[in-house]
Amino acid sequence: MFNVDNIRKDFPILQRKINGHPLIYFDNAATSQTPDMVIQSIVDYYNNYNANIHRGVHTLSQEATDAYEGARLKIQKHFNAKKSHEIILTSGTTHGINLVASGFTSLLKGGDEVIVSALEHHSNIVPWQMLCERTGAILKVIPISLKGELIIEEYEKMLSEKTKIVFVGHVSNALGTINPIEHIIKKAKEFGAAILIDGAQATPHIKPDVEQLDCDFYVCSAHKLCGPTGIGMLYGKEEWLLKLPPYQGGGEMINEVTFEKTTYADLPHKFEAGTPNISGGIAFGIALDYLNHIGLDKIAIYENELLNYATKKLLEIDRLKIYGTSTKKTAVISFNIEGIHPYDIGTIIDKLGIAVRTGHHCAQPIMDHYNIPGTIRASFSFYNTKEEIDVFVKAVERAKNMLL
Ligand code: C6P
Repeated sequence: MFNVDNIRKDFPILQRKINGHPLIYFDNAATSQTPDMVIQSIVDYYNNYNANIHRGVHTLSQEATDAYEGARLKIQKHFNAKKSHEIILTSGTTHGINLVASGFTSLLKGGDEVIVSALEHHSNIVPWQMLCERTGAILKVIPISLKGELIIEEYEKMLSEKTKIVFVGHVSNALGTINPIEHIIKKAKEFGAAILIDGAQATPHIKPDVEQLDCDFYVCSAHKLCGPTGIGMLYGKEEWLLKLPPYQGGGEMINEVTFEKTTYADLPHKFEAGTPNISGGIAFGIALDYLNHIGLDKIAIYENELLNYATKKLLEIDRLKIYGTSTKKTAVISFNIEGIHPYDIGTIIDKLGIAVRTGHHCAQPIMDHYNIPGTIRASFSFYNTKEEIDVFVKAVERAKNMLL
């Protein structure tokens, strides 16, 4: 399929030792690691053509502008957006969602309804709650089953002419459940509601085709895609981006400014006020080149192998319970060991060089659903191996024996 040993050589950080042990990085759902070609693209930018973009006639500024706009084209192609100005470069998923939620303020009135799911990350809950507070709109919540899947019949019952926008995650960060977004989008459209998909956790494993999905908005973060932090994208259908007001005012988002009246720039600049994360945008494009060179389809197959292997091995540990047991999952395993706080396991296995996330994973409603304070979350990437999983499972067992 692909040679994992060779792939691992692309990631300098994988050579690191933590507490004297080789790093085993299983916190990929929080942030993926960065291949050397992405790191070098940032070094190259600062060494050779660091300048502000869209502003200067000088060579450096033009080179930087070309590279930044070139990245936008790569992102457009990757997500199959019809037009490059439908790609807004943001600081990440959270920024993209806030931009849309803020823009809907003038489009909603008291009594309108908006729909979220109980599987969401706080970034796809709180901005909408704030929108509801501003407008008097009502927030409805799609419930989830014990397996951690959305109860789609309940969603269908919730939809009505009053529904103005639906916002759901493509993949759950805490459980890994892959949601049936094609169906969710189709149903929202039947009622004329707009739909936003939070793709933060899907995009490292799945290549979404926004044209085919027919969603109105799709958001993601580069740092989960082998890119740097502080950069991401919002895809928005042109008709929606034209309708929404600017999110922030400032340089570069204007057409003309006078004290009487300011007119706004065309898309995408209307939503890109201020100097952006230029090297980050360029590196985002390089990260997509890197992933596409390997192939996201191959990545998904390999990661699924890791998921099945780790699930089987972990379940051999007595008193261990996995949360999120959908058959459609990305390579995320959330679990607890009866009688032990997740934080204690996370702390002990860190001493052995293993990085996992513990806690509520910014998804408290999911923890409430299972009536637990949090979980241990191991999330795998295509540069992880079965040998690392063996070491991890032994470490969890060792931690369990120390703590019980
Ligand atoms: N989840 C995790 O450990 P930002 O921080 O803007 O790049 O992404 C926010 C976000 C939004 N939606 C989903 C589904 C996410 O998973 C995240 C980020 C990380 O699960 C960090 S909290």
